[in-house]
Amino acid sequence: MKQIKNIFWIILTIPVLLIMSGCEKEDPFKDNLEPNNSRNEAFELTLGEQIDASIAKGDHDWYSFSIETNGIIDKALIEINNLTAEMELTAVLYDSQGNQFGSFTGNAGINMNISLSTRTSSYYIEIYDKNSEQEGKYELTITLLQANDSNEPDDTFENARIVDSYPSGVITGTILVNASEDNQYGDFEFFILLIDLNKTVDFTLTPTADDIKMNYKIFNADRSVVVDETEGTPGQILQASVGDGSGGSMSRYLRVGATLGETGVGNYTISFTETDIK
Ligand SMILES: [Ca+2]
Ligand SMILES: [Ca+2]
Ligand SMILES: [Ca+2]
Repeated sequence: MKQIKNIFWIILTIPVLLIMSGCEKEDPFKDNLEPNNSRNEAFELTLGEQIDASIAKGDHDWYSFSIETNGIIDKALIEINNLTAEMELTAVLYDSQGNQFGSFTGNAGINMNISLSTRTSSYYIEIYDKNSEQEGKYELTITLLQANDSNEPDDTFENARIVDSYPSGVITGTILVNASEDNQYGDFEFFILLIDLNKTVDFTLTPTADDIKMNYKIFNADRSVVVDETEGTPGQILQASVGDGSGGSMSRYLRVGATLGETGVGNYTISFTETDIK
């Protein structure tokens, strides 16, 4: 009698257990970053740390991240890797106020690399399947590249690098982001040249890549323009003399910029020498 009771109990409980497991069954594409379905619920990323994320059907994933560069211009690399083969992800970038400033859609299953030029700021990134049809997994890592040169910060008159002895030797630098009259917020490099009486200072500005167009502009000490922006052709070495030796010793600002080519390589060298004026 006791055995029959037990069997009865099992028969009764099996359907209940099945229903229970149906309720609690984990969606394989629900990750532990959820809910991160809106900007207000954004998951805060740590730079350099990979996260393993999932997208359920129709899911939108939001993340926030902050970049501290000590005020110099730098680049962050946003990598979306190992995504499920059928997913075509769209990644949308927003500033700290939620204004959209970039949108990228990759090809199905192909890793995405997005380069973000930045000074210190916070951002949001939203990731979703372009067609809202696929579900799957992806890995997300955001890294600060620390790709600028050791002369930074030197983007303004105030923090110009002083050159006061000649020959200066070879100074190496990197223009990380296009800087010219058309790109006023780019990675300019300012130098202040101290020029003695009856001397001129000559500079040679040499790009390392064949596709970069270097430019320079020369200013008086009061920041009025002496020589308008002068741009080279791709890969061209630029040379010029600064100061004419009249009126005693003087200082001049030299502003160096560039427009990068396909390779994105902004490395250059600059050297300064002094010449007597006969
Ligand atoms: Ca998700
Ligand atoms: Ca630089
Ligand atoms: Ca700079």
